Amino acid sequence: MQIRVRKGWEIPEREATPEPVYWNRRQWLRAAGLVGVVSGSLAASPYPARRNPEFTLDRPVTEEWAATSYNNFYEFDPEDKTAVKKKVAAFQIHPWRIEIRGLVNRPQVLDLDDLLRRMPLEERLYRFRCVEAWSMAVPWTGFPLAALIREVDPKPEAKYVRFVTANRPREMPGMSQAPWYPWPYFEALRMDEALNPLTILATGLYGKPLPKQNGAPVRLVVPWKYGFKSIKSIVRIEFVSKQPATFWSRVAPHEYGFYSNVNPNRPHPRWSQAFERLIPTMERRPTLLYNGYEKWVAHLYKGDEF
Ligand SMILES: Nc1nc2c(c(=O)[nH]1)N[C@H]1C(S)=C(S)[C@@H](COP(=O)(O)O)O[C@H]1N2
Ligand SMILES: [Mo]
Repeated sequence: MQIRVRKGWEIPEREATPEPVYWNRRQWLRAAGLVGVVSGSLAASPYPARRNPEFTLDRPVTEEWAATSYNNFYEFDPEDKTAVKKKVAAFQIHPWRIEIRGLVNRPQVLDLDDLLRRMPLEERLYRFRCVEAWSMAVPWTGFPLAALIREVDPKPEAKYVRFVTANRPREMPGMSQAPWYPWPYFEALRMDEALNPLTILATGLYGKPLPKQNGAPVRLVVPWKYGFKSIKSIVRIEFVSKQPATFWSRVAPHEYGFYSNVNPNRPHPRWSQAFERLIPTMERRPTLLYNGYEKWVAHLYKGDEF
């Protein structure tokens, strides 16, 4: 979504261009399929959004170039994290629809632009810890997933929320590079995790629309869980009664459990989780229980859900 705020000194196009020329140009743009882009440019940009002061960091904010150049997004490149940002070029993110289905009273197909006009966007500084033991700390722009869940009104039988990524092999070269994975990428949360105020749907990063390599146009951010739970480029949200499988639990069930809460005391079967490395310096830091979000989420668990 390319929208920008008009500067005070800029006058509307209609006033700058004589009427007949304006309409000709418009007809031409319509033929080229660009009218949506042009009218979109007249709306106010939601970026940067107001920062929520509740979320502070114990470490510097990761430099923007690093967070947008070192990415796990297997649909584009399952091997080279630094190649993702160029392989996303053909990925089409506008218009974008999200299907809401399953055990809800208001199943629907949402247009992301419409959704953003009514959701309370804010900026939050969150730590983000990949299961591979690297981490970053970044300003996301987004809104609580709970706000959307309330709108669609889940039925009492809905106990889990499932998310699915776009399935576009022609735009996502990693899918054919690694055809053995169970594409499209899918993830899930328990309903109380999905409703937790920390859980957001993010559409922005560093005060701008989310770059494609970081999961544009809309991704989940669940900061107390390993990064793979924060599914990118979501096209479907489904409400279900039973604990669903997830992409990584299907690929390697004894390595990646459903909960996957960050826990320095529970090693991955192949490496320790006691420390992490901050990109891009790779400075070593002790990993925090629930990635430092104990205060918000410890009550959700009896202690054995990792
Ligand atoms: N659809 C999809 N979502 C995904 C992934 C992926 O490969 N595909 N990788 C996950 C992993 S392992 C991590 S660590 C984060 C990385 O997010 P970032 O590139 O914005 O840092 O995205 C998560 N979401
Ligand atoms: Mo990850």
